Amino acid sequence: MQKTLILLKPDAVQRRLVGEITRRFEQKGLRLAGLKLVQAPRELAEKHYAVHKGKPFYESLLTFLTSGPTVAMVWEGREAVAACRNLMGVTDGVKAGPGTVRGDLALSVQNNLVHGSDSPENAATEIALWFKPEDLVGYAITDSSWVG
Ligand code: RTP
Ligand code: MG
Repeated sequence: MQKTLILLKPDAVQRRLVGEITRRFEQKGLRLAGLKLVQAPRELAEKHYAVHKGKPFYESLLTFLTSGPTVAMVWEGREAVAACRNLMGVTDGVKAGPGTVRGDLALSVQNNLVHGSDSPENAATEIALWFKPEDLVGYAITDSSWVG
């Protein structure tokens, strides 16, 4: 089953939206495989957003991601990467559609509450950055008939 890394960024923790956002991933039918609260050091933020190095928003993005604790989660399920990106909405909270995390709860481009891996390959790399293999838990959902 496909896995993806989801981060509830520091604004989600500060705004006390951890429960509200997590509920949406849970109710979608995804399975929680890992969960922790992390005060990201700059080095981790740099590695996580390495693809954006050199862009005008890069330094500000690193300052944001290291400004307070982040909730790191691994979610698993059928096409988990795409399913989570759909739940999140597009980057800019103004443009994100209603019903999405960012569309319902964010107004900013940068402070947009969540990160989600954008491909299964990047998900594997990102999960390895944020989690040790032994931090991930495999278990069966007792009634999995409705989970993809
Ligand atoms: P993410 O990687 O966090 O899931 O977000 P994303 O794919 O929707 O957006 P991406 O282009 O990868 O940008 C990463 C994060 O950088 C911040 N950002 N700021 N000021 C700006 O123009 C700008 N553009 C992007 C956002 O926090 C975005 O989620
Ligand atoms: Mg991205």
